[in-house]
Amino acid sequence: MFEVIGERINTTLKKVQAAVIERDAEHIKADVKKQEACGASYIDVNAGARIGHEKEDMAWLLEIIQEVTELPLCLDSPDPEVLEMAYTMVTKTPMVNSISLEKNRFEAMIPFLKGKDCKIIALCMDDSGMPKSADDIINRAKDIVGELEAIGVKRENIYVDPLIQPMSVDKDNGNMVMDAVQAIMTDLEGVHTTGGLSNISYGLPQRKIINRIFLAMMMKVGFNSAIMDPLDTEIMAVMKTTEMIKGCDNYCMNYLKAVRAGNIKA
Ligand code: THG
Repeated sequence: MFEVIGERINTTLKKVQAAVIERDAEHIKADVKKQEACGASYIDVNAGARIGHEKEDMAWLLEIIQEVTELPLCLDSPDPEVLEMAYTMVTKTPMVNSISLEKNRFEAMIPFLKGKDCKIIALCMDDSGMPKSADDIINRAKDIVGELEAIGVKRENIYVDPLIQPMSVDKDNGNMVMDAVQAIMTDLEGVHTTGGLSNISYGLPQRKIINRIFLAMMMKVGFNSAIMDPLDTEIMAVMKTTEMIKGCDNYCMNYLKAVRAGNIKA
């Protein structure tokens, strides 16, 4: 089953940041409930935008979010100290977003990860920067999965993020990431792949059409999770329809259910 990681609780978004500053719990809770109702499997929580306040903002968000949802949370922070605190607060096995191959960041995360029960997003990022070819992405995925397995992380708990880069920057960014996902899902059987879907359309107008078509194409090569906005009913319709066409929906049951609920309209 395709897993949607709801991206909306992120302090880079103006309304969320204002709600966090004012400690407006109702705004955050209502948003989380909507993401759940629209089909999110995880709620991403990112409190990184207010420099110097990340830890307290994250603690407040985790507290109030768990009052209204049973969904597992995706703890979106590069800071092991914030993640350590967050890990002690969650009631469900969380997803940790994220670890990368950047040496300092990787080494700082190892003590945190050892022996913990969590899923983990592994970024194909290293000290030389963003990947420049499909082979770059594939090699980094193999490295980071190997490193995680060496400390006891199970493959089924690893979500490789190939790092989706904008089409506005290079015409080959789509093919690069699709080729890489296809190879990763074959060569590293059992891992998941995920990533920030809307990165693909950054810098272009009418972004939603780009995100939708890209999602269907990525799912064809095995992408089985995405960090995205579950309140966008059109993209959720694309996701469910693509699952059905891929043969992942027995008797088209989920597709038909979504149509009957009024969530898929041609
Ligand atoms: N990989 C991983 N984690 C990530 C990302 C990734 N976490 C953060 C980010 N990328 C994914 N989260 C969001 C959250 C909100 C938005 C996009 C990505 C968003 N953006 C609007 C837009 O792009 O148009 C509006 C932004 C604004 O209001 O300024 O809503 O890649 N592992």
